[in-house]
Amino acid sequence: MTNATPAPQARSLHTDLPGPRSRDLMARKEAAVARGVGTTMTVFADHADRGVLVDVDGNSFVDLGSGIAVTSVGGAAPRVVEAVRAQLDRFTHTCFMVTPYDAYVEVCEKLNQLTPGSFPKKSALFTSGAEAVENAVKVARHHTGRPAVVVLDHAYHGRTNLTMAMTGKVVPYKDGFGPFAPEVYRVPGSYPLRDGLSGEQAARRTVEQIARMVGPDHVACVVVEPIQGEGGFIVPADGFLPAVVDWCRANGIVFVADEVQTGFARTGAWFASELFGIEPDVVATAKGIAGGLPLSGVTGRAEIMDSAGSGRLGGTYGGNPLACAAALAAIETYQAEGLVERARAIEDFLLTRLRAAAEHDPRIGDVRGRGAMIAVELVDPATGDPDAALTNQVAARARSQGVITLTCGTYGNVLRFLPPLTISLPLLGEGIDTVLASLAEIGAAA
Ligand code: PLZ
Repeated sequence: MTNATPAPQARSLHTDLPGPRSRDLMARKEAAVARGVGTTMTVFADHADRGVLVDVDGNSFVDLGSGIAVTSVGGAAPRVVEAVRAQLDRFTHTCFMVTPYDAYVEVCEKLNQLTPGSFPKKSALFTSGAEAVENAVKVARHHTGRPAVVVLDHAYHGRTNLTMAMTGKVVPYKDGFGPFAPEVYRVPGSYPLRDGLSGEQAARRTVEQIARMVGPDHVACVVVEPIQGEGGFIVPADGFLPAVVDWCRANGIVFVADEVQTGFARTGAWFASELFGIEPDVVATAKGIAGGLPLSGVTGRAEIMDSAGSGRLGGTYGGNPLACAAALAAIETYQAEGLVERARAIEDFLLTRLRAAAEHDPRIGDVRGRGAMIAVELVDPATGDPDAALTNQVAARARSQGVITLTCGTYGNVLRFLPPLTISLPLLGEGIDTVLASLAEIGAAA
């Protein structure tokens, strides 16, 4: 199997950044695209393959972002490309709700098998992560007959009206876009670096707040990212998630895992829930599911998923046949290329380098994450306060040297690393060393 455009797996810059073609395109973008749609990079993409993305001026970047944890199998994974091509020759769309097709059913079968929990499961397919979360809430409400949705501090669940309500951070996600959907309640979760609580203590605080402020009988679902993504790659303390799941179960509340960012091998397991020993009642998936094609899924206990009768769930494009073909090929790629294990190798590699750097740089306040979802939190060494300005400077410098580097965090002070799982370790090393050198240089300049 070969790639249409296999790219040399190396970083190489031939022009100033952005180069002339990207500059022209950016001028057109500014004239034609709504300002609210920002871009992290100032260069335009030409092609991508495994660990690199090549821009329209021929500059080759190390990809430490995977288009926000999407192209885990690579930006043009051969199996995905071939499967989509083959499907294109058959049909592009029928609408599954009008004339069904096999690939949709097969993706649901795979989701039912791969997601945690040995109980009978069913799935439904949608297009974006936000839509998956919305539909998880729909089935939880329908099944329980209760209205309230509980989410955590630092949560990110999307940009639709309901998922904006569920997302914690106002700027930029919710700024000026309200009013938001009612019956969404926010409670503290577990953020070991900043709350200093054990998993058990944090869980007690979480469930007590739900019990006091909302009332368990009122709650349809608690929706949790097992490792919080946009909020800062926050890994909850051991024991937090199992205690919350147990409490939900005891109170007839549906526990929904938003695995949109953590799913599909990203964290060194098929789903991050496995790392914490939990079996969610419902799992929302997207991003890594289909090698870059827009697809999302909701998978859960059969009795919850079947609560709503025929016609209650759907959408014109949900489970588009090209996206389903891509998903089946992506799942085959994860399995054939051992990408769950690769994510663990990436974890070891990144944690070793980042911890070594943290030992002699007190501005690295925390190194955390699982699999190929790893982050450092940058702080003022004197106070421990988040240092967003430094974080942005480091990311900008690394980008200017040919490394796609993303930030995140409620306080904007987290550098996050989400490489494709198919990146080579030498190239990953070059990328991470460039980021660390950028941090060191900024210190030297100060
Ligand atoms: N749930 C946990 O991470 C998307 C957001 C990018 P959509 N994260 C990237 C941005 O700034 O818009 C995400 C997520 C979790 C839900 C979503 C939403 O997924 O496919 O972007 O709708």
